[in-house]
Amino acid sequence: MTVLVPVLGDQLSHGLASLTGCDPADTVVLMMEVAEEATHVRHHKAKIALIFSAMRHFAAELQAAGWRVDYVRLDDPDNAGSFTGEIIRASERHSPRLIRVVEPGDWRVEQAMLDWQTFTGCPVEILPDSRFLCSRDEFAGWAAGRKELRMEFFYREMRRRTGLLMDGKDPVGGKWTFDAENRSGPPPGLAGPPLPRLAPNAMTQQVVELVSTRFADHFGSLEHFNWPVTAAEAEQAAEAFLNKRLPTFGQLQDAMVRGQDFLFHAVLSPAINLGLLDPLDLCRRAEAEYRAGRAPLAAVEGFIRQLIGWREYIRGVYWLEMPGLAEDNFLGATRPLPDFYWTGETDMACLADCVRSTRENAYAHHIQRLMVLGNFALLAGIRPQEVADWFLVVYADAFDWVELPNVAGMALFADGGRLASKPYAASGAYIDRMSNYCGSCRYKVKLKAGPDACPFNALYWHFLARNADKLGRNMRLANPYATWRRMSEDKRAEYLASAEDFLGQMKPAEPGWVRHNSD
Ligand code: FAD
Ligand code: DLZ
Ligand code: SF4
Repeated sequence: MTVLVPVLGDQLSHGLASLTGCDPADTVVLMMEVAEEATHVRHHKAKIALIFSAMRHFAAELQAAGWRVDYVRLDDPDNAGSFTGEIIRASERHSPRLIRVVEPGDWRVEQAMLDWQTFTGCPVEILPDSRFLCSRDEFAGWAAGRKELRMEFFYREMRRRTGLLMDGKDPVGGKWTFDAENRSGPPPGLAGPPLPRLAPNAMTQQVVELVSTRFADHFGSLEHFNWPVTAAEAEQAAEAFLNKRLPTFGQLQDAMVRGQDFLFHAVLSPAINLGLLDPLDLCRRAEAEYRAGRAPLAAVEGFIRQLIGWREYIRGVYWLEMPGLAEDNFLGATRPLPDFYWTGETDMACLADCVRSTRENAYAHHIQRLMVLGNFALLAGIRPQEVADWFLVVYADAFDWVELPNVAGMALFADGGRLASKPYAASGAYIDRMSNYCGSCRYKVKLKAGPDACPFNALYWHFLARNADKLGRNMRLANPYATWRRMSEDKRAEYLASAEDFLGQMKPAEPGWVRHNSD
């Protein structure tokens, strides 16, 4: 009797815990392309193409390595359409003595997995995902008894545990973080080195065709598809980052330039999240660049902090806070998502450019996500669940465990500050400092109110004023609240009216972008 090992679309690692220790002669690996995963929210076309192509390539690699793979394609006429349906069908085909699977990255999928034993009558072993440094239990242990979960302290523990950038017990350079050196705006004419061009092979082209027909009405373009679909391609992308972009990564990490979609970012999150790259290995190689004198400490520390700090911490928070996190709405935001998040049709040059990059590439970099797309949703009071749905649909790297805490916690303060000590709210001045967007915008960033003023400016004060009961005692917002109180009644009224005018003319998105209207 065999062991059935289901491998999900974001578990494409040869060292996966469920495969380790299994005898290929006694094992069937099950991989399933299912409609439910592509349409429970209607993912960006490029994201579906990436996942299906990477799954098909991984299945071929497993077969070449001697594994028996049962691969269910989306267009299989008997496809049951869901993980659970396919597990039931596979159990009937293989009569396994055990189903051995690695925990998923999505609370929704884990709930389904917990029923597999009942549906199949076969024992189900759910293993921890050893691709993360910090297990769910370890994170819960770290968080226990802490009133506030601050990434900075967690990060120090991960540095000590991995020995990354450590001189004995002390951090290299005498400081844990060099973030203060990483906040430059863009010099004129700034452009990043081009990403390596990964020509889609026949397998990817077949998938792209399937997706363009079957998911024709999903958001996003397939024209610019350039994501690594194998570990070898991901390695090419990683090499290009380590050699060409890492040295400048830190300093220009927060910069935004119109039409420059990648700048000095890694653009590795989809490959990392699918399991095609090992984040710890990337960190060790980044450290080696510093030790060899090829990249400055601030850049390397910044990169390592994102991976062993933010990424691990975000995942820990997700499992600690679910399922409540998905419903959190501390600020009581109820406005519907405006249509320009989907169409890109807005006079706000910053938002239009971020939506364009998102549509073309299924990618926008961190500051675009946090300080333009997230910041606007925060200031305008968009309902967190609609914002989270949007982020989950549109990005190639978006899986619930990483998208939701970033959106609900970091961008929207919907968790009431368990993740961030204050909301990341900013007026147009921040965007102007960190980008070249405002020069080409029809709105004037220096104007504070009125039809030609940058909408972020009046919305910023509207946000603070309407949330004063919830945020007014936050020490980190003491200065802006003091400024607000010092303003004349007339000025305050002018800001509030200007923001109301802008909010009043926003058109809500058509229903159907996230879920089929009939669902
Ligand atoms: P770089 O900026 O070059 O960073 C290097 C790596 O660090 C990334 O590849 C990623 O693996 C990791 N990383 C950096 N920041 C974070 C973070 N906050 N959380 C987790 N990992 C991080 N990241 C996702 O992987 N999936 C998401 O769905 C996602 N949604 C986000 C939503 C919002 C509102 C915000 C503010 C951030 C979100 N992020 C998400 C985090 C971050 O924006 C992306 O990881 C990053 O932009 C990916 O591009 P990159 O590989 O070029 O990253
Ligand atoms: C995102 C996604 C999509 C679109 N399709 C599939 C699929 O057909 N089969 C699969 O195994 N995984 C898919 N995924 C990724 C899953 O949604 C992901 O594994 C779970 O959400 C757990 O993180
Ligand atoms: Fe964005 Fe305001 Fe600048 Fe226009 S002026 S690009 S809306 S920040």
